[in-house]
Amino acid sequence: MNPKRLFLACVLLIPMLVLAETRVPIIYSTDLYHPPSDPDDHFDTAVLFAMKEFDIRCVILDNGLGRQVGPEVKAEFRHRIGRPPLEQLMRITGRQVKYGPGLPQKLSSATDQGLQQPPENQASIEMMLSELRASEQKVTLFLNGSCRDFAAAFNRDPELFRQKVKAIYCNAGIVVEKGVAAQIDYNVELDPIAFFRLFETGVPIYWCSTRPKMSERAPGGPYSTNFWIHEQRIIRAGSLPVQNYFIYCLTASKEPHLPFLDKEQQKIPTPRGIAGDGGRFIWCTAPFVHAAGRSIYRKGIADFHALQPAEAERQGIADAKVDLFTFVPANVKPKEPLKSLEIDVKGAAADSQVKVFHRPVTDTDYRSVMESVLTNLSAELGK
Ligand SMILES: [Ca+2]
Repeated sequence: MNPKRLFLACVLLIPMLVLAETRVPIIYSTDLYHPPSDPDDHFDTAVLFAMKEFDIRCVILDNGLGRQVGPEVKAEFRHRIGRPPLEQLMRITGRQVKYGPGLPQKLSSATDQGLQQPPENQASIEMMLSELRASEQKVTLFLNGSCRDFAAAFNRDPELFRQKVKAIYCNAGIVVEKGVAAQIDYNVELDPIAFFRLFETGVPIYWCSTRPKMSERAPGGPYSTNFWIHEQRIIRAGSLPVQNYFIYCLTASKEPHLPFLDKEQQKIPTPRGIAGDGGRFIWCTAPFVHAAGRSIYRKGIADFHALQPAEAERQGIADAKVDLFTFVPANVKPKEPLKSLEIDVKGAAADSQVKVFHRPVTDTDYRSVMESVLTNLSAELGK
């Protein structure tokens, strides 16, 4: 090969190798609706699509609320499942992703495979299983709604899960440092049997706690992933189609969802005024950063980016890494069936099945850094 050609081959090959190295196969389950139940799922799904290293094998539109059960359900609910926002994100990023609606009814027992549920909802579970079977690499599973579809899929083929699932990121339930916590948060309530089943799978779990108690004023403490955002800032950081994606959600628009992305700049609806500070809570940004293998780096005084270590190196900010959160091993065992788990974070073996999200920084530091990270991810979306 002549030197010119060799040089060209290297230039083309090296970025491909770097990308191949950082590809993270992922199956994502989200209770994304339009109009939204809570727009936080729109922010989370945007983050999934913003991180190019995620090789999105398929998306389960978790139907924890059972809003697409069949013809007997009111039409207004049947249309609510999150197809419009998902297709908008595919348009924005030029990525085509397989997706389908999850099971609409709660599991009836720990080993329930959901086979008696409506035929139109079976395809999603089968899609997930066939993606796992076909994958040469282990696949990350990530959920931020009910645990139903992952639990039902596990029940259909436990051995496949043990062989092919790298870990489950479970954004449901509540973690305390030691003792017993009533685990019932919103996502657990959607399907309690499914949530408790995940802890019996033997599959590694990154358990991302929601919060010990619902309070808009108080962040959830050191085991909770949530943080408060000023959403206008995050939305405006995105390109015009990204801004329109969020505005379509926040206005519960009934216009055709894809042409809406091409609109001129428009007003962002005023967010809720809570504690004198309009905005909302977001939960999954930090778990996504971890699942992607990124870390957080300081680029300016108040400018923080989630980057792959190689990218931080390239940008010359590798030594400005910020250790904002981690996952710590935990002993977790059932306490009261379908009600609580006993948790012990101190003294668990390093290879424990469960690792819990932990942020050893103040609420204020975590909030400010994560808001900046999310703002920069919004800017990255579709670029
Ligand atoms: Ca959710």
